[in-house]
Amino acid sequence: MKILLTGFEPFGGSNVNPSLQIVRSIATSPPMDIELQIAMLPVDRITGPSTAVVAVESFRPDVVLCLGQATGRDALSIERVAINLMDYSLADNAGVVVTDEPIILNGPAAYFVSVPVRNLLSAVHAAHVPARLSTTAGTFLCNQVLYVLLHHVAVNTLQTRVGFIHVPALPEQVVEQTVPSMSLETMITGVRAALECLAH
Ligand code: PCA
Repeated sequence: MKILLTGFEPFGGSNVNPSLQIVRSIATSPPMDIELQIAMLPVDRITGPSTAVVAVESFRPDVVLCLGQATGRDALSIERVAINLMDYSLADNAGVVVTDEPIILNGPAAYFVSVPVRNLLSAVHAAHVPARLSTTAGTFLCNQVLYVLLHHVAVNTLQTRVGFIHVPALPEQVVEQTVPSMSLETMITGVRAALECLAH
């Protein structure tokens, strides 16, 4: 089973992004039976999605699982849907704010993810990690990358399945805020459980 696991570079003034730390950690000892490739995606409206598509085209994975940080979430959020809308509430790392624009002109309003979200949820829970299903990946880069990948797979009739998990902030990112957080170790345990679920 070939799995492409992606994380995003830091954004929004933070100098870390747990999604990237999880990806790098899991790459040092991937679960058995998984041929793992990882990629770091820029938080940039142009190169973020294109880096993901190029990685899919060059590796041709059975599954691509993308991770991103969602400050304010209190659990791993297994996303169910991507919508055809960019409406950034903060600037991307190129300093650009996109408002009320479609990701793909005349593209479908939304795509459902193509991984078994209930099975993933059960697998993460079985690893004793808080997780929920989510029906919004937001309207920033994470939703955009998920939409672009699902659209790419659809229009090219690829067999690749596409999923997305948002992760909470790290404790050290929110020390001065009343915002939920989760330790890196717990997030890694949850994402490993999700990968093992996808592989079987
Ligand atoms: N989270 C952002 C983009 C990069 C990331 O890690 C988001 O939720 O859109």
